[in-house]
Amino acid sequence: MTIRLLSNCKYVSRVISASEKVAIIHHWDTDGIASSVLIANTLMHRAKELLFHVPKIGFYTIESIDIERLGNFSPNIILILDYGISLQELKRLESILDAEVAIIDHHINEVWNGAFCNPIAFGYSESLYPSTTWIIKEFMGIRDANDVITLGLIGDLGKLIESHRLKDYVLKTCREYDISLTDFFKAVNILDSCYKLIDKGCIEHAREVLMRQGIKGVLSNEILNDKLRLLRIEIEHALKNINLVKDHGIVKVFNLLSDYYVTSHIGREIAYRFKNNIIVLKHSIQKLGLNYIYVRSYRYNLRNVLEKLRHEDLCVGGKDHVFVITCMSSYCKELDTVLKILTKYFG
Ligand SMILES: [Mn+2]
Repeated sequence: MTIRLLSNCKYVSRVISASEKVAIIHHWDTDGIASSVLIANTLMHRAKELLFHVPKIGFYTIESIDIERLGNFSPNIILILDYGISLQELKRLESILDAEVAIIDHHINEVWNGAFCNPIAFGYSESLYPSTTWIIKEFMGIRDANDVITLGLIGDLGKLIESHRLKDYVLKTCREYDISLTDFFKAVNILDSCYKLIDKGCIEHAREVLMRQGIKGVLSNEILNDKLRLLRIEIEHALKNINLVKDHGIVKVFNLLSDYYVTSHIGREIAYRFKNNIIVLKHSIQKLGLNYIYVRSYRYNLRNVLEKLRHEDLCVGGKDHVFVITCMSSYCKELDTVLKILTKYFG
C-alpha cells in the first residue's frame, strides 16, 4: 500500500511541476485555503499560470464547479485540494473538461490509481494525516511554510490539537513565527467565517491576504475581521434557537435553525458539550436550498456507520469522527436511515 501511495503522491507532484497552466479547485475551509496557498507559493517560483476556483459552498458534486470558467482557462491539469468529492464525480469532471485531474486530500474515498494522493483512502489513520496541508508537507517536501501548514492542522483539528501527537510541532511553529496558539485559532476563525457566511468573495480575499501578507496579515485585516464579527452575531442567534428533538441515549438529535452555513460550527460546539454522545444535527439552509444531517462524536469512531450509509446510496461525506449527509428533499427522509443505523451500532 505504502509504495502505491508514495508513487501516487510523487506522480501528483510531478504533473503539477510539469504543467504550465494549473487550475486549483480547493475546499472553502481553512485547510482548503491554506493548501491552495502552499501549492501556489511552491509553483510561483516557476512562473506558472494559475486559476483558483472555490466550488459552490455546501455542495460536493461537479455541478458545484464552474465548468465554463475552467474550460475557458484550458488548464493542463486540474488540481483538487481538500475537497472530498466522490470518485464518480471526478471521472465526470475529467471527461467533461478533457484535462487530467489530480487530487490531494484526506477525506474518506475509494482508491484511485494515478494522480490521487490520499493516504486515508489507502487506509492510513487520520491522526497520521489530520489535514491536507500536512499531506502536502509530507509528500511534496515543503520545508519553509510551517505557519501555513499549522493553519490547516488547526483548521481541521480545532481544540483536538491540544492533545494531538502534532502538538509539539504546532508549538514549535508558534515560536518560530512568533504567532501564539490563540492567534492561530483566531486566524482559523477569520478564514472559516467566509464560508459560514456563504460569502465566496470573502474566501477569494482571504486567500489573497494569506498568500501576500501571511497569517499576521489575516489577523490584522479589517474586512476579514468585520466578517468574523458578523458571524459571531449569527452564531449567538443560532445557538439560542437549537433544540433537542429526539433522545436515543448515546445518540441525540437536534434541530438547527439558521440561514447561514454554520452547521459544522454549531455541530462541533454541541458535540463538545455532549462529549460522550453522538450528536445528530438536522439543518435546513434555505439560502443554499440544502438540507443537512450532520453527525459528530468526539468519543465514538463513526467510520463503519459512514461506510454502511454509503452502501445505502446516501450522499454522504466525512471522516472518522464526523460525517454529513445531504438530503434529497426538504422532508429529509434520510434521517430515518441514519438513526436506524446509528442506534443499531450504538443503541
Ligand atoms: Mn481538510
